[in-house]
Amino acid sequence: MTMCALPAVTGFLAEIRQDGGRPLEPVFASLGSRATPGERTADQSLRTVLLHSGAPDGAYAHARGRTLVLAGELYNQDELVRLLPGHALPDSDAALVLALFGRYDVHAFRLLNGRFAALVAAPGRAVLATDHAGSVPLYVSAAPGRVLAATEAKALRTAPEGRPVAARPVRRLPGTHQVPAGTVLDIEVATGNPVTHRTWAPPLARRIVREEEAVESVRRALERAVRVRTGGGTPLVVLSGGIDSSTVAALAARRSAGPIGTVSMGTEEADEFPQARVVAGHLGSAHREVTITTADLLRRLPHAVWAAECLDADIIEYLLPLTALYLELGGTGRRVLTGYGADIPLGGMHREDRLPELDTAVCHDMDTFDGLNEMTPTLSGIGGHWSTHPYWDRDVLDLLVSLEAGLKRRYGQDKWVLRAAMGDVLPHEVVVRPKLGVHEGSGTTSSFTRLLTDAGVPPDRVRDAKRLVVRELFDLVVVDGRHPDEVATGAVVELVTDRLASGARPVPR
Ligand code: AMP
Ligand code: PCX
Ligand code: MG
Repeated sequence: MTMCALPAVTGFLAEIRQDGGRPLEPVFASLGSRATPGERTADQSLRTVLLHSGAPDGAYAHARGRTLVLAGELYNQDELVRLLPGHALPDSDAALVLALFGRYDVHAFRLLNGRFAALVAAPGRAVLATDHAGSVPLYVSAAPGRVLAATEAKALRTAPEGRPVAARPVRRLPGTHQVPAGTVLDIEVATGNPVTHRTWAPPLARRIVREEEAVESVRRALERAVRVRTGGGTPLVVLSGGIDSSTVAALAARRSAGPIGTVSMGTEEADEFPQARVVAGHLGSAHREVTITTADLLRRLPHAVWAAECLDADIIEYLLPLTALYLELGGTGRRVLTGYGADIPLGGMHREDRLPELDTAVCHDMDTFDGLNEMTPTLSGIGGHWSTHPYWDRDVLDLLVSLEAGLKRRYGQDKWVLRAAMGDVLPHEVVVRPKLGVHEGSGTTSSFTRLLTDAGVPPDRVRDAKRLVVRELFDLVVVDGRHPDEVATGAVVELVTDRLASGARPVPR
């Protein structure tokens, strides 16, 4: 299997029905051509809408009365193939997973290291699965006689009300739920009843490892995670010049025959261009700087909420500059690697020296990431690109979370083990550069705050106002299905400002 710029399928809607109901007309934020394969047996029908990049067959496999649909890709085919008779690699990720399903049933999903959402339609059953991190979101609406599932909640917005299942309900879409990270829902179609299997959980224990051993395993795990994400191609790395994304760029550059691409975004207010330039120069990458005006950045707020379907205002602040950048990239679909998520298992957002607090932050972040959709491929999908995040590779994540806190904070440095692992590949100034979040380096937090205070929001209500703006945007572009180009950030800010001024209660988180 050769790795293409984009996976065969990047998103889907699937409808398994015994009730003969009318098919949905799904809307997606992610770009892609559409294919609509289906199957019919005596007792149920399967209809799918696949978002694809030219060869949807690679994500759709059918054997022995079972059909599998896979949005995304796998990163451990080399291990998985050893489980199959004759060690013969099937010709697509979908065929590989279906073969494993034939052997292990739902437990096949415990074996996978990937970035995917999947559905298996089997006689009387609809099996839905997310990867360990839920990095490709998956939503479901189930009722007796039908199971509807999609990689974007908005694709299910016109579904008839589903019955409650033990999963996170989606705001204002009654009966639509998000499949948790690292989970298989095995639903009986006749009743709509699910059985839940957890396939992954963050490590709770911490490993005591010698410095050199920790450094070496981190380096090896990251090299592998970058290699399996790039194949033989030349990726584009979204580069801030911080240690996380510079590591990804450096490891990708080492594998690539020609220069890799790197791109940095900034605004007229703030950028990290000089820092990124040092890395790009060192690696000899084909580097691009994209300046987006603060006004244009804020105009993309509806697009960030539309793509991420996220109600958390902090996360939307992280995702907004990336959304704006992906929309500016242009060209045909690129494979984009990011350094996103390194700070979660390494406690990089924790800026003091105490280890108990650092591990508390790691535990908290690992307990709360699910449902935020910060890794969703739809963010780059709205520009027609495919993103993937090596730090949230299943093996890298398991390793990083499990290292004892003293390897993460050491000799007065944050993310020490990562910095030590990259000492021989990156310039010293990059290795020791303190962390600056994407929301800070691009001036996103400050310009969003200013937008609200200029509209009359008192400083102590800015947080509330940001939450209200994000919620209102979610209602418009996800629940009501409006296109974000038709939604003006300014009008939503005005509405929220008026609501706050008229004495509405603080917004619960
Ligand atoms: P952060 O951890 O806050 O630096 O941001 C998460 C990821 O977003 C980084 O690892 C980079 O891949 C990407 N990123 C952050 N800032 C920028 C930027 N100014 N331009 C391009 N990509 C960025
Ligand atoms: N990041 C972090 C992740 C943001 C925190 N998310 C969470 N706690 N679920 C990272 O890249 O690791 C920044 C900007 O920093 C995004
Ligand atoms: Mg980072």
